[in-house]
Amino acid sequence: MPQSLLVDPRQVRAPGMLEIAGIPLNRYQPDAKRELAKYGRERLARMLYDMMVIREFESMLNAIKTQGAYRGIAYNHLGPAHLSMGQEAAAVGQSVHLTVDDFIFGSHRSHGEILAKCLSATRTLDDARLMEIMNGFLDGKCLSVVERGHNGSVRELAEKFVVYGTLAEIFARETGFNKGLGGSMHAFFPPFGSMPNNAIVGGSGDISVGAALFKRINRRNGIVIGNIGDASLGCGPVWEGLMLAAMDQYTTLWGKSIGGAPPIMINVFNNFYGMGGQTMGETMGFGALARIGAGINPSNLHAERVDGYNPLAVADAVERKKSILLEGRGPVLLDVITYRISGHSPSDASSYRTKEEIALWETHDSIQAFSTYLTANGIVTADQVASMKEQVGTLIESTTRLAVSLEKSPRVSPQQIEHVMFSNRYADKLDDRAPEVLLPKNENPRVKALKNKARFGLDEQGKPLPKNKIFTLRDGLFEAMLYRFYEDPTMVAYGEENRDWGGAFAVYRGLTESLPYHRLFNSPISEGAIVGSGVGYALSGGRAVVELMYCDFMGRAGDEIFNQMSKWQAMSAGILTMPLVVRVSVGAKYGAQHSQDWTSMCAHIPGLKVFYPVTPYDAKGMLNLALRGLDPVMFFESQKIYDIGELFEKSGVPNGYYEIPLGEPAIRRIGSDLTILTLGPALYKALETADELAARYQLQAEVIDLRFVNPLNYDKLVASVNKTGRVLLVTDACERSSFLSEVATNLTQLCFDNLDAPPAVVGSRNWITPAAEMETTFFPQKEWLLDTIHERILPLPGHQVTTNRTLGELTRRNRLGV
Ligand SMILES: Cc1ncc(C[n+]2csc(CCOP(=O)(O)OP(=O)(O)O)c2C)c(N)n1
Ligand SMILES: [Mg+2]
Repeated sequence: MPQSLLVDPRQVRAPGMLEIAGIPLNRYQPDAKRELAKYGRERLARMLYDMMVIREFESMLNAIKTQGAYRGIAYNHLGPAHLSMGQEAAAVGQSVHLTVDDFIFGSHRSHGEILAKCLSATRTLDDARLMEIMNGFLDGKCLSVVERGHNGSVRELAEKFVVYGTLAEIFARETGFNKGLGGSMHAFFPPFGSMPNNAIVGGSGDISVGAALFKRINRRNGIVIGNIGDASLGCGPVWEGLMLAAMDQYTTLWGKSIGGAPPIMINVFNNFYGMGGQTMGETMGFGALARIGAGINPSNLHAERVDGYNPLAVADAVERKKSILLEGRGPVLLDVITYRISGHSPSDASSYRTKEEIALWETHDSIQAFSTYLTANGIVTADQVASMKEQVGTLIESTTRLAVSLEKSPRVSPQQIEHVMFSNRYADKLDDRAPEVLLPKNENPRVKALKNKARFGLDEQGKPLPKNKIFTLRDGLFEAMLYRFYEDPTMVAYGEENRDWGGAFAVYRGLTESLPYHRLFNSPISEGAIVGSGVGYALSGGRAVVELMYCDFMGRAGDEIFNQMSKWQAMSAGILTMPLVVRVSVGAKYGAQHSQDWTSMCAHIPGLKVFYPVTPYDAKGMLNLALRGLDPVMFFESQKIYDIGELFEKSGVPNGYYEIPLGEPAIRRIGSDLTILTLGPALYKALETADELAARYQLQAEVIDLRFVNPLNYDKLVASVNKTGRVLLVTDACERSSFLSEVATNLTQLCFDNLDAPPAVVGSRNWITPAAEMETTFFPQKEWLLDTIHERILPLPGHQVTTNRTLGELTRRNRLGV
């Protein structure tokens, strides 16, 4: 079913001129009468109050960091505190028209945004709902600290809860919003729509787009704002996120009922600086940041520069843009100009800017200016301002007292960190509505075609069946994907060429016939945003499967895999789950940048489950497992064996649903003389080797396919090595620091008393992968395995080595680094 968007040469070759519409700068006109009528006295006063809370909160942090005390409360805070003093109006103005259904994501400098968004929620929810949320959050632990001795209203209690929960989080306390496991740069509170803040500059640029995709695809209320800094406009994930957010297909190809583009606003808090680099005039070339909207789509992303020193200008812009987003006409870019009076962090001496510049902005100080504006227009009185100031001081002082106390605000036990690394939870579906599909499953053309395939790969004589007659590893993956698509309405899959092309290596061929565009779609070539948006989609409550066409492209998604997908469950203290599967195809034949196995990198990073099936039976059963789980899975597949049939499960690959037990290696052949452990397609070389060991040397090798990298149960491995006393470990990954080197180290310790020889690892050469014609010099070959056994494990009588696998060669290679 090819897509129907004609590329017409007559049209695209015709001369003409692109017209770029103007981009408004600071279009807001203050009008106190109109503003009073629109918001009312109380709401306007609350805006000022919230700005004051943020300023005092950060003044307190600044005092604690620089002087070790605030109002006589001594405290040594070891961690970071990136303050946003000066930027309060931008944060408060943004939250005025947001509800708890609207999500904001942010950066390392987001205390103000968390407080603004959560304080604003305390004004819009009724008492019963507020109590329900506070009581239900982390077993009411945070609430119980502020509730003790409180005798004011529920709303006041909620204010205390917000300020205390944020501060206790910054001070790494169990009673904080994320049990202290996120800290200053990552704190957030989902029940009020404050979503993860990111210490990686620009990190929210693609994650927030994924959250907006979640809202659009699952018809959830609200918009999503990705708050980022001006210097993050130099970051790839931000641009990739914008490209993904601005795809035409939302309006050209997706069903009208979906509602158009994802409701995402990329909101730049443009304070004109990175840490010390100045964006306007030095490190960027955009002049006015809002200009970049013009580079992305014909609507200029509805970009505007907004005066972030006036909360009402920001509120106005957000209100207008929110309706654009809800109508599906996004994405939106806001360039909210602001300025931080404070340094990047309390230790910053501001050597990169003049005192005059800071002083000039202080004369525009938004809190002072807004307070004067409200009093001058008779909206609040000077006495009311003074009394608010006092209330704010009391609020910050009392919550600080609670947060510094180790007795009232203890830290988590280290065991709790272990418990939140993975949820180890499973769910058949993440929503109850009927999954949107185009066909009954049995009418899918590939399902029909697979009915004629042999689900076991050998004939009665044990000979391999012809390739076109067998059910392959690729088919196993397809069946798992199709099954979950028909079970879980939230499940989406996307990546490069995922739709009519059939996904990388045709694993998805046939899915297009069953699925509407919004559940299976082509993405831009944006590996960062493919994974990053998957992170945002998953942590918002949906199941996503994203694909990297070659393992080597993980490099393009490094931050998203290593810092985002792997971290948010634990940094949220288990509040968030991450039902995200990243399918990674490991290449061959295409040389140095398309043939690398990077499983060891994923093994090294805490927080990832890592699977690598190499049989059709496992491909289906392990993908089934991954697609029911709520933890993030890096799912490796080898291009060498997409076509392979099932050679081990005699009854063939089941038609129905089944799962492989998590972390359990598979014994592929039983033997008593030597254990060969493999990860990935090296299994098949190991089996050839085992055949030869039996035929020529009367040795019975036990062959075990790890299939899991993390978690990994060592029981079967230890039992086997204790039985045989010898172990060879084989992988297609480059040998140095391969995952099997880690397994060898562990087995040395676990089986030391029973080993007759040290474990030996055979991997690929520590080289570039050469051309297909020369690959046998790179990937482990049967001869390498036999020679290694002979030289380092068990001399094979009469064996003639053809390669150098001696310990001398091992040290030579390491000495040279090759
Ligand atoms: C990927 C990455 N690079 C560098 C840093 C170090 N760093 C932290 S904040 C910052 C400046 C960010 O500037 P901007 O995005 O404008 O946000 P602001 O600090 O002004 O709020 C830098 C370079 C980082 N945290 N992440
Ligand atoms: Mg900045």
